[in-house]
Amino acid sequence: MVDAPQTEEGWFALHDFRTVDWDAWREAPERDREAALEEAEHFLKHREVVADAEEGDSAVFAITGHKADLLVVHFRETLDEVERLERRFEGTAFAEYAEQSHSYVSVTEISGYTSPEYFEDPESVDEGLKRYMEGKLTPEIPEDTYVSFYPMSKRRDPEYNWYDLSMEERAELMAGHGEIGKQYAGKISQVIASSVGLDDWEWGVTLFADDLTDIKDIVYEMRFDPASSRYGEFGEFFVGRRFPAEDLSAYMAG
Ligand code: 76R
Repeated sequence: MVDAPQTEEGWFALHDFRTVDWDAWREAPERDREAALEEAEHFLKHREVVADAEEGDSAVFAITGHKADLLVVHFRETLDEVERLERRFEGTAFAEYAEQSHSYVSVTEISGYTSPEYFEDPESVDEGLKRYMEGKLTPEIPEDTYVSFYPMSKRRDPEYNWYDLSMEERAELMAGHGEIGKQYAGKISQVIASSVGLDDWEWGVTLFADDLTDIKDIVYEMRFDPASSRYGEFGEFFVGRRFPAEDLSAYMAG
């Protein structure tokens, strides 16, 4: 019997990583740089207020380390909207200096492991749970925040194969996982988005926190929990900090 959990999907996500060509940027004439910045700031500010769609959110982050310099995150109702934003940004003069060095496509998801009653009948559950579940599908990006993004999958080894476990076993493991997560309420907000059939891993995990050590702590603690220790596989990690779109000039000035 096929035993996939029920899921519900919300906004599509694009994590658009950019690497700046600093040599080209420094060598560019002042007025070209100014025009490029103005265009990029306008683009980013406009997206942050979501003037292009009924719903969604966007934000820009400064990434630390060699993997990228900037991360632009978009959440929108459809993949088409997200793709249009990517193309628009690529069309700005600024993008001539900021190559897309990495990207990740996913869709926010809730699954029926820990609140099956919501999936049976969303109207039957209390308002708080309903709001909580819906909120996971339409995430808001916190303003002054650190971000950690990484893709992950559930393991499919002969010894530990997540997809061979029964629904009950998986639900129990996810409940244990959720218990750890709850201890970080108010410190961490997370966006879990499925990338099954969309990108190279099964989920994209985006964690936000005011204090970066809370991110380190939750990921570390979860490593000891069987849902991750036995069944978690992880890709590359990216870490950064959000800044307001109008600070792009300051960022590029170094
Ligand atoms: O929504 C709920 O609260 C129910 C419990 C729950 C589920 C079903 C939950 C809670 N998560 C669920 C699903 Mn999660 N989550 C991660 C990571 O680094 C690692 O080891 C894992 C990365 C973190 C940090 C995290 C945080 N979670 C999932 C799934 C989908 C599984 C599936 O469908 O098969 C993944 C991939 C995943 C990964 N999780 C929580 C948190 C936190 C902080 C919570 C507490 C809930 C909250 O208060 O928001």
